[in-house]
Amino acid sequence: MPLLRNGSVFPLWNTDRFGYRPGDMPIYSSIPFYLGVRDGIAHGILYDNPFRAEFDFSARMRSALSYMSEGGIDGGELRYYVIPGPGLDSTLARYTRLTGRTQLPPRWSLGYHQSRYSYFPDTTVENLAREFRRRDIPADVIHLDIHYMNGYRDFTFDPERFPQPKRLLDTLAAEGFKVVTIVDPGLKVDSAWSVYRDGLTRGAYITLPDGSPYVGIVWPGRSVFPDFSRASVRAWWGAQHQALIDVGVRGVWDDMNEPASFGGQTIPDIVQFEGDGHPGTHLEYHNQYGTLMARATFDGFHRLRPERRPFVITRAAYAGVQRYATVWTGDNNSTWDHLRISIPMILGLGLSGIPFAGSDIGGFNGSPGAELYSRWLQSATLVPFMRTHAMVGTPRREPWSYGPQYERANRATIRLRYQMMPALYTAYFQHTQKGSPVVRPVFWNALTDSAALGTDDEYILGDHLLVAPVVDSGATSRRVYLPAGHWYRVGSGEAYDGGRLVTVQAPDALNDGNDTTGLRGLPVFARAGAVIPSQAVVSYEGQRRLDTLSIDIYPGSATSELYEDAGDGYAYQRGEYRRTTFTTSGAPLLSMTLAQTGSYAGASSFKVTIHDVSRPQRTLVDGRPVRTDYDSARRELRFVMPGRARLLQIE
Ligand code: NBV
Repeated sequence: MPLLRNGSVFPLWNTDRFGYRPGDMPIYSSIPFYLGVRDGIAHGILYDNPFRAEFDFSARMRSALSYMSEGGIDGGELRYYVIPGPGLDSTLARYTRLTGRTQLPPRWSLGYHQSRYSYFPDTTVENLAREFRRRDIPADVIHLDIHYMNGYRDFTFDPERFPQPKRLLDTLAAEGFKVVTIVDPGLKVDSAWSVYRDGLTRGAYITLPDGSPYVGIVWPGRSVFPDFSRASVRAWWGAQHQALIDVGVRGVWDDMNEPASFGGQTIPDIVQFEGDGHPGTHLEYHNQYGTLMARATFDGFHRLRPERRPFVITRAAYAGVQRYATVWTGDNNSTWDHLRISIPMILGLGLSGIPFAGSDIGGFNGSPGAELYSRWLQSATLVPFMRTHAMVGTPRREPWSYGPQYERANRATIRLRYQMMPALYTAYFQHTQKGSPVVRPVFWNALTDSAALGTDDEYILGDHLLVAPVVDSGATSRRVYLPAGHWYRVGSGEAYDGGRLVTVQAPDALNDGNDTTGLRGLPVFARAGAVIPSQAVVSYEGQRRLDTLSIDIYPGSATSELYEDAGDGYAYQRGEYRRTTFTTSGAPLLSMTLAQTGSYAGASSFKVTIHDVSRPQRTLVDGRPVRTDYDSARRELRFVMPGRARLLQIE
């Protein structure tokens, strides 16, 4: 599904669609919001109505855009918000003021995640963690899929596969690994199980019209489903996570919450929700179910561990889900098509107010070849949520699964993500301020550029980094559309004029096995004038305090940001952050001002590289000359400056 929806019909009904094909709809999420662009002016429309619905973007009638829903809230009223632009930035800022924004996630959750359905028993998980460290491939998170549970009962561990979960998670934590466990909404009907009994006593489950709990069939067999439309049930559900927190689980992955039942079914339309004074049927609550579950989970973690930032992933989503969870694109396939559509899908989620999103790297359903897997990793390395995940019964899929040459390439790709962490984290911070997506389409600021509007296999991380992953089998180069302005290829430093298509080299690991930067096979461009922050590679976030950051300056005039804080906790809300605004001006000579707010110490020095610059006479930091190195072959100037400097001048 391309980002331009013109000519398509868009049903809104959250659906579990294993192995969906490109263009299949509906799938897991329904956001009744769209952006319109006409003559370069944007606006947004939000239909405040969770019922099953459909958008028709001029598919049946060429001149009409229509919206139809199977019910309306409060007696059927049609309630919608028209959100004015003129830009996508201002529209998204307003849309997210209405529906909420993602708070700063724990910084470790921006690291690399390794998952499969499922890693078990405990020794397999321990070996997996050890392998990452032994091979020096950075990683932060391991996911445990449904096989960790005791008979698929939520909040329990299988006594044989995971006899000592706390011991295991402590061992992993000592190596810097955080564990995320899957949780499904369907609770096993089992009168010997306290969670089920407790929910029954409280009347916590959705019911049939006769008042008896609705029973569906999911992993545990006969199962009941919490009524997340009620605050008391959400609080009860949230509190259950204590059992996971007690053994050291750091985040939760809410699956099957469309909600899904076996046989591709969902719950019957007549099932009742109490809704805290707003009772309704499944028809009304279906699309909200996943979001309400994520809310219960997020709030539960928040209450149980108030000093840490929650981390929740959800499959099903509705408008506003961004307040509670990361969204992944469900059970995709191990094909090149799916690699390609992952980019507009993630961009589309961002344009729907959901910045923290990603796809299963390599494709869930199937087994990618070496080339597809490494290309997918590259494509995901600057995407908000980076996780490899694979279907049960498929061959193992870790960064080293494809032999030494690909292992080297995959290592370089993941290291690149860790280097770019300051830029990634800053883009999240910008979302908290303005509602802007972490990754944005190339037309973000170019709404009159029809070539940009038609490009959706590239993305821009934050304000200034354009990423053009290879999404074609066998390709060793790719065509990249660069929006107007000047651009520099990160790594090689080559300069390009924008407003056109360029062809750049992007060899696969087999043709170029020795690239340690991760940037020869993955075309990344920085906008002229940009200041791009990066850091030294670590094995996992927070492994050690990094007192020095790097900044790469590309000549031109622009404003760039860097946001730093402790990476977890809420001290930043009391001012313990440092926000640096870099303003560059002038080429070929250059000056840059730095303005800072906040009380967090931040990096005490910046290792600076200025690109595409002639050898200067003098380099002044706050008016005083500094010692520099000049590389005339690369036309790069390098030096170190204090993190609290205010002014840089190149003369
Ligand atoms: O829990 C198993 C899977 C999970 O791995 C996947 O990511 C989810 O999208 N889950 C669906 C249940 C059924 C998969 C066939």
